[in-house]
Amino acid sequence: MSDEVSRFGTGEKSGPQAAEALRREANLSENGWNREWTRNIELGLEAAPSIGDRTISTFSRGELPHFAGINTFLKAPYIEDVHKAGEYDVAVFGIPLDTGTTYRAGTRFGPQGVRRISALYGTYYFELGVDLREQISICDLGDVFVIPANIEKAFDQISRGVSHVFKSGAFPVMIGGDHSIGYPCVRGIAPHVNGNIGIIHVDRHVDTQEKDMDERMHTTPWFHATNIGNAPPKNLVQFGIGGWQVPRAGVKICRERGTTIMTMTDIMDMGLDKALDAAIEVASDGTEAVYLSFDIDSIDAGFVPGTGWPEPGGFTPREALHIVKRVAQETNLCAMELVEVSPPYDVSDMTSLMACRVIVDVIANLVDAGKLPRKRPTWLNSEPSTEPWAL
Ligand SMILES: [Mn+2]
Repeated sequence: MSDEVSRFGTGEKSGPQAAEALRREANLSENGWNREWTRNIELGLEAAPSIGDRTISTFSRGELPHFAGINTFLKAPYIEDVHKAGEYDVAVFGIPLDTGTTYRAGTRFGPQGVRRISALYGTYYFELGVDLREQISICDLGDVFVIPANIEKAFDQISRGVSHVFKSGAFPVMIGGDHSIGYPCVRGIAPHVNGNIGIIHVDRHVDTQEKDMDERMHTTPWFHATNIGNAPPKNLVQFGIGGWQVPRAGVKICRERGTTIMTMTDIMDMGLDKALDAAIEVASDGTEAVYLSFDIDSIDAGFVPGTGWPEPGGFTPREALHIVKRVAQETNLCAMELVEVSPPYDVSDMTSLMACRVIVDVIANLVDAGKLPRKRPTWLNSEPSTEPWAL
């Protein structure tokens, strides 16, 4: 062996996941990237002659530089014409409603906060060997026009928007907004599912009161969602609950309706995976589709200061990512919402970044599991007899 060759390692002592990730990367295409830089030059002019890398354009277009440009989610194309949502595998959109907030407001800036920090990321996820740019198509539809002075009118707008995207066949990702949007989101989806929907609700709070301060605030979505015929409470799992803001009015409803609750202590004592086994089983039992509602405040307040109602004692970021990994891999996930990011209370965008990670990890795990791109599901009904917002 020459001295020149012996300077290189063998990689044999890499961990098993790393070894697999290295192998997978070699099999990823570069077609998407080639399309992107060709387009960038077409639209943004060839670079100055002194630039050696001829994939660079004069005006920033697409992913690079990460600090430049106009931020959509992951710099995905902004699709102004929402009729085109169904042309994409994933449709991300914002629901900037914080009228349902009962303590700190500011989640109306959640979608913009998550979009801004999403610019940090490219489309490639090393551990899974997934490159979203190469394997699926994502668009950003912008935001639903919410009515900040009237929560019920805002709900009607949200259900109508969610219904439109859901029936298009794209996988909808909703960025809140406070947790009150959980109800109108499920109301927009339910008429389009032939069969029942299970809900995995990751949160510190139960959010099952009928009303809070006389309105359907962010403490109430699951009372109303589980009144929908095909979203029964027996398939609602509430994961990570605990602390000093689980109101007794909500607990009474959980008891009466028999929702499934895992406290943080239950999850610690059982072990995260055993608790997840049970959660996935309950949400999937007899249902056609599972909806993921991820409240960022389920993560310990020390990691996510920018939220409407922080609660110490929650998940670590690693645990949160493990939860969404298993939910994406093992359930028939039909849509997700990420709620309660309040950028005005955030520090260094860390809460928005965590939210962004939850979303991109769900998408990447769906790709890894072969669930995206998805074929049109047999249970998807695009022509419901009921207007979803009239439920
Ligand atoms: Mn919460």
